[in-house]
Amino acid sequence: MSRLKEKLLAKITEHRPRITRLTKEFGKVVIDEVTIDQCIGGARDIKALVTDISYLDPQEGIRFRGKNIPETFAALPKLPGAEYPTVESFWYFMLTGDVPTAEEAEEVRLDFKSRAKVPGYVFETLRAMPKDSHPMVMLSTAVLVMQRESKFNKQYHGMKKPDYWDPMYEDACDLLAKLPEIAAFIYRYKYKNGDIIASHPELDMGANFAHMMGIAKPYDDVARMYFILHSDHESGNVSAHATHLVASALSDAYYSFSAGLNGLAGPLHGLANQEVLDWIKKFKEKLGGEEPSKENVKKAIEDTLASGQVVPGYGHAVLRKTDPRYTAQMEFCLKHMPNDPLFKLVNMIYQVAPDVLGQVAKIKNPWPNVDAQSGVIQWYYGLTEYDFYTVLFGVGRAIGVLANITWDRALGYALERPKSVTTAMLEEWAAASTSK
Ligand code: NMX
Ligand code: MLT
Repeated sequence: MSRLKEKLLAKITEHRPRITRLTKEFGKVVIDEVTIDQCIGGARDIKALVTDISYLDPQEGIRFRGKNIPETFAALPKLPGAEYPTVESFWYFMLTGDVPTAEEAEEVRLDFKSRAKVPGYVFETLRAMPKDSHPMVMLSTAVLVMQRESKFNKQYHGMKKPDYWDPMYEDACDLLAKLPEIAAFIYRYKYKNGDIIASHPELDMGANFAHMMGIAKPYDDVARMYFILHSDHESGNVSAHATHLVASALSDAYYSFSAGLNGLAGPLHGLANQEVLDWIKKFKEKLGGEEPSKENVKKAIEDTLASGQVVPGYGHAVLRKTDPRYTAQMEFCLKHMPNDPLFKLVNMIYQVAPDVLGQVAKIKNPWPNVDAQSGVIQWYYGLTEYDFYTVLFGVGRAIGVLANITWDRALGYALERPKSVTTAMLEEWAAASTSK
């Protein structure tokens, strides 16, 4: 057993009695109530999911295992000359809550290396798809077609519930180790005439991804930063929730993560990073050579609102401040590409949009989210095919959701099955509330 798996087992064994005690002794303690608004409005804010892997505070933003973004970047081991930690060290941290030593992170790299070979039929499947399929369809299909590799699925009938986490962990590691090569294949196949660059197994995940994409340094660090920043945003977001929901039926990691990716591909979720670049492109086309200014940015935002569309990259279901993932990427830009015209334009939008959106009463959060800033960095390093951006989000999101479904199995979380009511029932409750 690898040292990571041993540590994980120890953590699971330590954690289980906490869940048993909570359910057995305090199961009926009330922690929330549900309003009609929440029932109709996407279950917003209802406390009904448990995860110890990340927590999202509306004001402060995300904490991974109790650490905010700067603390996470500072704490985890980095390779010589690198600005950002390895994805491997972050995976160890997300699974166990402990910061690995450089040696422990290296063990994860070696473990991933032994799992990274992508079955040939995955590439055949992707080559058989229409070339104009969206890259997210390709990624999700590639993940789903690998379901036949699932160790959980193969072992299910001979296993007891407390052991379910073991093959789930194996599937999670197998899948995560393969994703960078699949993503890079999709990119090079679609946009670089199929000129595929073979994996370099001695590199860490971020550097190997940069290598397979054919993008020079510091894109290795961009990849590390990007995958870590996009990894997890507690459990209620669409991709994490969809993955968890499907896994709760004891579907394996391949089925579950493919479902999560399908949710991530929606324009209100991960696809917003593509939409941001599209919005900017159309905005510049309309300017027809005129320089962007605060005035014409304001007008473009107002036009978007008037047309009934959302302004991509702004707003959030939970956050009520600028997303710290936006800020982390902005800091990267200020250091590496301060004079980039696209970065300057994104900054100008940041100066204008919150005021304009803040005047629309129904919008609860006028501040930028992660997607407002992420495409600019990719564009700067030559990745201008912006319909690929959500694939990058998807590779990063795998880290969080796969760690979560491994823990779901470890703690024996139940089949998810909330109760629905009818409109007539809501009307009855509404009438009863006025007659009091
Ligand atoms: N532009 C225009 N209208 C907006 C925006 C925006 N950026 N944000 C919220 N609204 C509208 C929203 O559509 C809703 O209108 P209606 O009642 O007519 O349906 C109203 O304001 C209330 O929405 P909120 O309660 O503020 O936000 P909600 O929790 O429903 O939605 C988002 C959150 C993220 C879906 C929403 O802010 C949005 O659509 N933003 C733009 C798309 C985006 O950037 N998504 C990426 C989120 C991060 N991620 O990667 O997933
Ligand atoms: C995410 O990273 O999942 C998004 O910010 C959406 C969310 O948290 O609801």
